[in-house]
Amino acid sequence: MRSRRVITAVDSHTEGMPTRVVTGGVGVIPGDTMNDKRLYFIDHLDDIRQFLMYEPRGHGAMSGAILQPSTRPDAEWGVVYIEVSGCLPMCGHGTIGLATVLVETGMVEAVEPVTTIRLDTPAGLVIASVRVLDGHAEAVTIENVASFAVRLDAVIDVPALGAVPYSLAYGGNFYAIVDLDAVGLPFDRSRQHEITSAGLAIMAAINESAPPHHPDVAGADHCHHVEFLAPGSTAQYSRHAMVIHPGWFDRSPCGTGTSARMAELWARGELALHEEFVNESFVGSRFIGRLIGETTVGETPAVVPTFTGRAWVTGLAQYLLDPSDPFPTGFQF
Ligand code: PYC
Repeated sequence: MRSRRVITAVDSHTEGMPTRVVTGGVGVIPGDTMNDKRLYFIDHLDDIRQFLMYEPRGHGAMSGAILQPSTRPDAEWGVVYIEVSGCLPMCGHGTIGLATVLVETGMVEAVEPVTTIRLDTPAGLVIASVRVLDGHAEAVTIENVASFAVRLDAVIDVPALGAVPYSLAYGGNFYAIVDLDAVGLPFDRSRQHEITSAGLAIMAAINESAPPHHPDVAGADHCHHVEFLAPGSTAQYSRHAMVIHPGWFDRSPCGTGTSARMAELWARGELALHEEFVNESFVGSRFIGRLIGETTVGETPAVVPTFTGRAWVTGLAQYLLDPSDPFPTGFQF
């Protein structure tokens, strides 16, 4: 056996969605802040993301989290998120997976009944509260970055779809929130290709004519997520199909999408602080959300969201690169 790269990882899934937690082999990514590290990684180390996320080591909906030393005094660990789509500022299911792995492997000492882990993410400080029973991580509640509605009840002209009503909100990434009915499609996985095409067309139209910008997070300047709401979704219980660039569905209920949706509902006056919000994914798994405070981002009124979900460790791995491998950065199919 020969290898010119060895990357160690603990694989997990959060409510159905994978998180490959990279524990070794990448080293310390240059950068003074975690977002600087993310931007450096995008410019100089993207081959590592492709190697771990694309086929044959990953797949079309692969996701991961690279552990880093924290760059801030108030956090224990830092994280750079990797996905088939690129490097997100924040990833909710990935943070639940990461916190679970940190406790289950003993990288963070398990304290019962709750182990608190403060994480330095590219989008800001995120706090994971891991419910621990008999040494086992049972569930994780994430206190996310400040989330806000950018626009409510806007309309975008989308080629082949026409005028599509949508709202846009931030929850660590920007989300277009659209009723599935508005694009004439059912909440049905057998129609996933049409739902994906509609989502990608909506993203492209928003990014061309009205891209969002986060005032404090460099590089958070586009919409790569469309949260299609199933008919009957309410401010207490929502089901959705989450289309993500370049064309896959979140299998989890999407933590940053849950945060964005709660921020949108709060901005409408439909969700109050401390009320429970149940968000269900396209595969039927759930996060329980709650808003716990109000704040501002720049001049914009914002909320502090939490969401709770579960993750499971699925494997321990060492990913190798044989020098003769014809696909050193994998491929997308
Ligand atoms: O849980 O925030 C999330 C997420 C983003 C993309 C996939 N999952």
